[in-house]
Amino acid sequence: STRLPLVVANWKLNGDRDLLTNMVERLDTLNAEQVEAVICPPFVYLSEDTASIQKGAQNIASQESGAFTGEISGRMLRDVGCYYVIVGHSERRALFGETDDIVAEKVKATLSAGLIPIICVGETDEERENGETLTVITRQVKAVLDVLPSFSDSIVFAYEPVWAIGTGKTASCEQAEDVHNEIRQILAGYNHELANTTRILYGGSVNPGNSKELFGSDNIDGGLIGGASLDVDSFMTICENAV
Ligand code: G2H
Repeated sequence: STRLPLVVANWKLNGDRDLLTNMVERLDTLNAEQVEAVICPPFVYLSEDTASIQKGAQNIASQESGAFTGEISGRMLRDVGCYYVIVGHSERRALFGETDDIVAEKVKATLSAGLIPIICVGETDEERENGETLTVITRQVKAVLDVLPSFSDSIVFAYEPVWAIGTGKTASCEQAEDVHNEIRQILAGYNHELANTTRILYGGSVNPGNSKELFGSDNIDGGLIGGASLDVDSFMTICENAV
């Protein structure tokens, strides 16, 4: 495909300034025409200088400003040089009560600040066993597309089966490719250009060993990496495997 592979480090509540410095130094040696590497550290590190490597936030306020103690707005993220925002990660959905509606509001806030949302979707173990995978994915994807201000806005999706997150279990390439293909079909139902250009990442226990095969699938355009993004060598290898 003509989509530039995208590999995103989601540090979650981990990492420090030293890790950021070391990571950037290595990632800077990647060929930016072949793979795009992005780091999403905790908020407090977003204003660090990361040379040619783009940064993303792990969350965003749905509001623009006001009396919302502890929140960070899209304009502030943009102000410190942030480029992407992870929206609706399963941990935010499960642990912080983010519903499809809240996720949709946050996608709007991201786009109106001129940032690119990385929208996470995924089914739980129970939903997969009940045969509800595609129903859940369709609901989550449509909740966002239904409020998208413009189909020319750049967005990214990440398919992260909840049962594969931090568990060491990875979806097989076939399982992942099936869902990725489905997401692209849903996008095509809204806009063909959007379906062709939107990158759909896979996330959930991606590591140096399984990344090459996953990224080899037609509709898998890169990865959202948690645990393995905390080690410079591992993350670098995963980025190289996306080329
Ligand atoms: C899924 C993923 C990164 P991990 O949450 O978003 O984490 O690679 O540790 O499964």
